[in-house]
Amino acid sequence: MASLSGSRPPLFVTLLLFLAIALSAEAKVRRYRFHIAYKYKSPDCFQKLSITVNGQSPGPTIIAEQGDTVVVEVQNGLLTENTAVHWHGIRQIGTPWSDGTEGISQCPITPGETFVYKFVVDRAGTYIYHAHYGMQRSAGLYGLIKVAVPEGTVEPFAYDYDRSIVVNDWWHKSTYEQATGLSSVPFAFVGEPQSLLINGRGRFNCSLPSASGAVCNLTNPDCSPSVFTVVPGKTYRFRIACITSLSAISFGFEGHNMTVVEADGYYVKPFVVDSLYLYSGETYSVLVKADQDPSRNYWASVNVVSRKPDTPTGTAILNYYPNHPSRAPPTAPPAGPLWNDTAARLNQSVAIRAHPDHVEAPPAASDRTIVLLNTQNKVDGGHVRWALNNVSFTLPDTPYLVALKYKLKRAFDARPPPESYDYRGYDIRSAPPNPNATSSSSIYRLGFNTTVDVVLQNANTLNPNNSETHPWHLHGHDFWVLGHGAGKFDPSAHPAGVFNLVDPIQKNTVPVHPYGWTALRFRADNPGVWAFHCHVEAHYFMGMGLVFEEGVEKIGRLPDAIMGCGESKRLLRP
Ligand SMILES: *[C@@H]1O[C@H](CO)[C@@H](O)[C@H](O)[C@H]1NC(C)=O
Ligand SMILES: *[C@@H]1O[C@H](CO)[C@@H](O)[C@H](O)[C@H]1NC(C)=O
Ligand SMILES: *[C@@H]1O[C@H](CO)[C@@H](O)[C@H](O)[C@H]1NC(C)=O
Ligand SMILES: *[C@@H]1O[C@H](CO)[C@@H](O)[C@H](O)[C@H]1NC(C)=O
Ligand SMILES: *[C@@H]1O[C@H](CO)[C@@H](O)[C@H](O)[C@H]1NC(C)=O
Ligand SMILES: *[C@@H]1O[C@H](CO)[C@@H](O)[C@H](O)[C@H]1NC(C)=O
Ligand SMILES: *[C@@H]1O[C@H](CO)[C@@H](O)[C@H](O)[C@H]1NC(C)=O
Ligand SMILES: *[C@@H]1O[C@H](CO)[C@@H](O)[C@H](O)[C@H]1NC(C)=O
Ligand SMILES: *[C@@H]1O[C@H](CO)[C@@H](O)[C@H](O)[C@H]1NC(C)=O
Ligand SMILES: [Cu+2]
Repeated sequence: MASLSGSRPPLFVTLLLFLAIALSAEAKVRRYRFHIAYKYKSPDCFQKLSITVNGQSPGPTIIAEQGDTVVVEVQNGLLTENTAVHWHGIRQIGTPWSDGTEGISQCPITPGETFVYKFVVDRAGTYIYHAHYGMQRSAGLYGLIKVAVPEGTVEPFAYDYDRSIVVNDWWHKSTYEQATGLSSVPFAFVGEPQSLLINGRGRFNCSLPSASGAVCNLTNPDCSPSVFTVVPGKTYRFRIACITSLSAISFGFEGHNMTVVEADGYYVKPFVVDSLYLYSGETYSVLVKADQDPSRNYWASVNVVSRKPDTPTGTAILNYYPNHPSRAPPTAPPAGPLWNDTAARLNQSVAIRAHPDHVEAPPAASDRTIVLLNTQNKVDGGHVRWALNNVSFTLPDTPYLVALKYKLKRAFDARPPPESYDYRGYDIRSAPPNPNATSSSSIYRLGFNTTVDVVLQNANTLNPNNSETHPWHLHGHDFWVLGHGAGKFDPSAHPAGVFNLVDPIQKNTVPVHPYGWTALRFRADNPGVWAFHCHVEAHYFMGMGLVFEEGVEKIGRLPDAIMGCGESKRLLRP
């Protein structure tokens, strides 16, 4: 604008400028075609069948601007497996059938079939897409969605370049083998991941006995490390997404601090860390200044936290231009913070607040509070399952959206699930056998546009002295994070004494820490049927989830493409 302010430009130049601005401000349609297929890949040098999008894992990044419509044609080329793809963090306002949650918003996409997802990306920010069928996310079906602010919008921070990082954990055993173990009596757990991948790249030690007989080749270009090249003196925005199946992680750039500025699409009151904790399903943006000794390269490193690690540090190279990109740093990769420092992780959760200039205050009170005890139980002859208030979630054959809209009565258990449990009497530190826990497909029906509080109370698992971290993800909404605490939630003291109603961050995924509690609030104002579940792939698979319904009567005709399974078969014209 400065160049135009001195002398007046000719009229046609002004008109052209107006036209250009008008065109760029208009929402665009971004079209993608995803061919989903198994391919042999060696992301950590060890060859394995992976689920790919257009031959890649992670799949291509979806790039759009706030307000755009994204259309993704997903073609299932898996030959012998169904699929469905979820757009994580996109609220699907007005398009609840595009949420991609198999059994909830749609029937699975069968082999050979193409399903078209169409939705508006209504908020700028960093988001994810991933499979929402079986354990396919763990097999490699994931990628990023980057939504830019509208042209001319100033963000509350400045940077020179924008880079993306997606972190995943990786096993050498197939997801079939993993799922079978989780469903067996006795229970068989695959164990800690073999590798941590940064942008789909890691490094397994091919000399280990477990690699013998496998194709494991350290010079395979698939597993050359990810490189982030930086120019000394410049500031970088790194968008970091955690899409792990199991692990909570710490992420850092050796010798550099990071200023946290965005979380799940919301601006954060900036805070500085040398290592950032991330939980599956979360995204952050951090600013990093390339202000260290430029004569060498540095590590980007990822470590497992919260579970006793048995996975080597995942690494990438922070390459100071003009050093050679693959020149290894002269140091050992940072080991990260102590894995079992729960207090430090709780501290970070509490530190995340809305940016002062972007506070959207939550409703002052809620209409309903649902308290969810997170435990493990044994169900149906000794199957280990996760449970909420003693109920383990099972997906029905008919998607809830179709069942509720067309009143298909037999499609799921219509009795309401428990709203609470005896939290005064319950000992969260004991390992109860809970032999008679139940499984159910029952759901929580919410009054449209009411305000709902959910309190997640963590507890001991079936193993003595063990409580795990659970990253809880809500579909169809962002929620306000009202508070976190260690130990038991106290309904008579914490809402008045601890809840932050002043500047809580809004998110779509939040952890509940071991033996701790987390409280969140949302407005049930998005007509649809929405999953709320632990984002640990195996935990959701083992029943750690539930479904909310709101305003389903306000939804218009559902697309035929989401039907065809279970009770919904008979709705399709022959
Ligand atoms: C890889 O494993 C072999 C066999 O256990 C061991 O001797 C070697 O030190 C390991 N290499 C690295 C880089 O850890
Ligand atoms: C390992 O991969 C490299 C690069 O693709 C290739 O040249 C080499 O032959 C492979 N080694 C083995 C043992 O397969
Ligand atoms: C990182 O931040 C800490 C405290 O905020 C400071 O002491 C330290 O010098 C910073 N390190 C770098 C490399 O800027
Ligand atoms: C954390 O784990 C280490 C072993 O990895 C152990 O020595 C230490 O006592 C543990 N700390 C706490 C607070 O549990
Ligand atoms: C928690 O954060 C505060 C500052 O916000 C710091 O003083 C304290 O040492 C932190 N505690 C842990 C356990 O990290
Ligand atoms: C769960 O069910 C078991 C077995 O009926 C019972 O002993 C336990 O108290 C229940 N737990 C809760 C939190 O309701
Ligand atoms: C569990 O159920 C069995 C049979 O239904 C019953 O005999 C037993 O008392 C129950 N146990 C608990 C702890 O409720
Ligand atoms: C929901 O309620 C809020 C506050 O009462 C109101 O401002 C808003 O318009 C309502 N939204 C809908 C969709 O009814
Ligand atoms: C559990 O932890 C308590 C103290 O926190 C300890 O006294 C007890 O021995 C532990 N039990 C087991 C089975 O590790
Ligand atoms: Cu979990």
